[in-house]
Amino acid sequence: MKKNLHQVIALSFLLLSFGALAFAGEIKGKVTGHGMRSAENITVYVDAIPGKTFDAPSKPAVADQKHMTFVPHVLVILKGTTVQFLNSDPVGHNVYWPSIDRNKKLAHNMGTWPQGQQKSFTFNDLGVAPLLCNVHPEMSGYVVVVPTPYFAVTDKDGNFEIKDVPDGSYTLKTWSEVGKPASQAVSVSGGSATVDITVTK
Ligand SMILES: [Cu+2]
Repeated sequence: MKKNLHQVIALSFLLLSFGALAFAGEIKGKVTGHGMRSAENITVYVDAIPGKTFDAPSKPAVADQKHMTFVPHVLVILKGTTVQFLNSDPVGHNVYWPSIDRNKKLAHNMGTWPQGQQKSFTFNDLGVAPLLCNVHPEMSGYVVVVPTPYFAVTDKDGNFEIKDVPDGSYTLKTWSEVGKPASQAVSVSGGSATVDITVTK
């Protein structure tokens, strides 16, 4: 019994010191869209951090074409991430983007392929690639390439949560299909930071 108590005390101290060492938190909040029908699908990300670079994840991100739509509608990735483009529909789909960050020199056509096949592309340029399918002109989606691994996409109510952000002061930025980019300062120190952002059409 006595030994158990000692163990509990030792464990508590251990947990307390780990808690103090975990200098990270999350950034959460809500985006309000001014003059916009919805605040859904808005990209919120931590802008480039001076002196910091990030390795792209070894696991690819996935963009599907399903029920004649790009899924997800907005895919956010860290620069250098490979995206696997799938086709889950029983028809052929194409994937192309006419530019990245409005730079037409970065236009690319992935080609057209049937259900069950896939193609990959590694995005090494920052910015927004508007995805289109030249078989179905009504289809559209976006790949948003950002400089840090700290990003999120808002839910249907405009809420977002960016996890595991190290302590520090950052600039949060937004990108959305119809709204102007917004930017806001945020500080994280050992817990969660709450931010409300307004995006204006
Ligand atoms: Cu298509």
